[in-house]
Amino acid sequence: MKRRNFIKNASLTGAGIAVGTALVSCAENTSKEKKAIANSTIKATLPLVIATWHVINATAKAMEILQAGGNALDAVEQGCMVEEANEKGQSVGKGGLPDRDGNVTLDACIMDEHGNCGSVVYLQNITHAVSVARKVMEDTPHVMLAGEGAKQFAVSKGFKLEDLLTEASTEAWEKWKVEAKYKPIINIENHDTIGMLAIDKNGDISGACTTSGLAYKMGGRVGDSPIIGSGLFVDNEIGGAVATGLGEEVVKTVGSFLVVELMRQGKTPQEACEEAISRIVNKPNSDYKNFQVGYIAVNKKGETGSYSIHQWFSMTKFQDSVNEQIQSDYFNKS
Ligand code: SD4
Repeated sequence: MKRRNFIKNASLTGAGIAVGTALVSCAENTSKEKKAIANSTIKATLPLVIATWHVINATAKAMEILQAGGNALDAVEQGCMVEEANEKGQSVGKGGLPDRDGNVTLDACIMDEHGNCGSVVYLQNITHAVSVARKVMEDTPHVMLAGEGAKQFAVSKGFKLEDLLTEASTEAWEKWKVEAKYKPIINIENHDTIGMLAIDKNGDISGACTTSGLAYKMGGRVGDSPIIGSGLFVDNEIGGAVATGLGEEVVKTVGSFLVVELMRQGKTPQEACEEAISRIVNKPNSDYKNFQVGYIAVNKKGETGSYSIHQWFSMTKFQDSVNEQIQSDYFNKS
């Protein structure tokens, strides 16, 4: 996944043309805007799907499902599975970079339009963590399963055990071990968590998030990605949000829930993402120059937004038969 050599990189991989159209009133705009668009409507063409970073194959898969009349939940699960199976992506699923001891541990979650959710943390030896999270949601009375229990549950559901540490990841880990800094260094280039949000033809929203977490993290470390409200949140009345970047900072601000709540209060997805980033960077003594966080969001009208602390975060969006990568605006322009 190269993030620098594209901006609005249209792809022809998706099949079909969008068919559903949502007509939505603009009642919650500011009074000035209200006048200008009084009695008008926003037309959002459905279905649509957005995802963090440059993942046009994943959004294409999700759109294929949506165009065939599939629901948003199936779309986000199968979209995320594309990246989990992609061994070249070193921060999701198979081929993900390991912790400092050489163990690849996955975190994932999923949330549907009814507010149901499922999650797995510190899952080992199973490529499709997002699908295990869905099984937790659908087949257990719980929301979250961790570690060995999550693994045994997955095996009981027919998931295959495999070694997720590829040759390329082993090589990268060996290189890291030469200096082996105790604290994993976060920089703005090593986040590729895939978070995905979709609205299906019925206007229903679901979301999913999957990651191998921070490269060379401490054994046992879990980030924001499997935590409902931090890495992902969906409220079918309002919209959804997902996060990427330094999970500790997202957890501390309950980032995705915050974005959705800000949309509930009338902010656009773009404004809500910007406000959630400002909560992080404006903390006293914030060390934001040394880490990245990015959000993407969609509201019930089908409007979308994305924002990050640093440059080079992007959102992939598939709507109206255009599958494109959109470079995100960002806070740190200095
Ligand atoms: C985490 N948010 O575990 C994830 C990191 C990430 O690509 O975005 N990785 O903190």
